[in-house]
Amino acid sequence: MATPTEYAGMTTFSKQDLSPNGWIALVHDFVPEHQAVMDALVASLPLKSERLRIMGREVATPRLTSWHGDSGAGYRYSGRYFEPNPWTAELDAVRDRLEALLGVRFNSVLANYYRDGRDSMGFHTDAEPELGPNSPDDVLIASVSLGAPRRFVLQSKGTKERRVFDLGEGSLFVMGGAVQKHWRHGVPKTTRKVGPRLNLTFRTVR
Ligand SMILES: O=C(O)CCC(=O)C(=O)O
Repeated sequence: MATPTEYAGMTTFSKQDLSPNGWIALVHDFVPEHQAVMDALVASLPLKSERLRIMGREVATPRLTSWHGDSGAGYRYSGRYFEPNPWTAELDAVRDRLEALLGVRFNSVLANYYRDGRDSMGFHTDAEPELGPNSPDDVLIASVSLGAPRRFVLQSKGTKERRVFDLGEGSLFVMGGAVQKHWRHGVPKTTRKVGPRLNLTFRTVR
């Protein structure tokens, strides 16, 4: 079992244990000007619905996405390989803000744009081997949510226990240690009237 990495700035906010061997942290108002940042990103990112292979079937993602990162930070999931698009000024500014708080410089980010309650993210783990070197025992994911809050659900693979968070309005949600090994997460569809939301999950691809 890998020992969870300690990150330099993490004494500035409180982590909550997520058994076994994981932790989560929620920081409100991490991006106070979230609506302006979201509008600039939605206008500039090459967001599109991707075709993925899920359980042998090709399906279009029910949300718009784009993958950005340093050169070489390509990412493989659901039968596809994604070359990174370049960093934009707004993405880089959020990355800098995360580095100041966490002491970690991420090399890639996945943007997911949920236009309304019909857009969603199915339950999954971010446990690809590239998110190593100790994936899935120790993976750090920093998730920044801009715009309207949406329900983000963590579900234990073992006990089926659920933890539910409303993430939006510039919040930061961090998952670390073995969360990706033992818990799935997703953003379910909703019939409630919800506005658009842009989520940015920062990762380190090795
Ligand atoms: O939109 C969210 O809050 C979740 C995004 C997510 O699960 C992912 O990028 O892997």
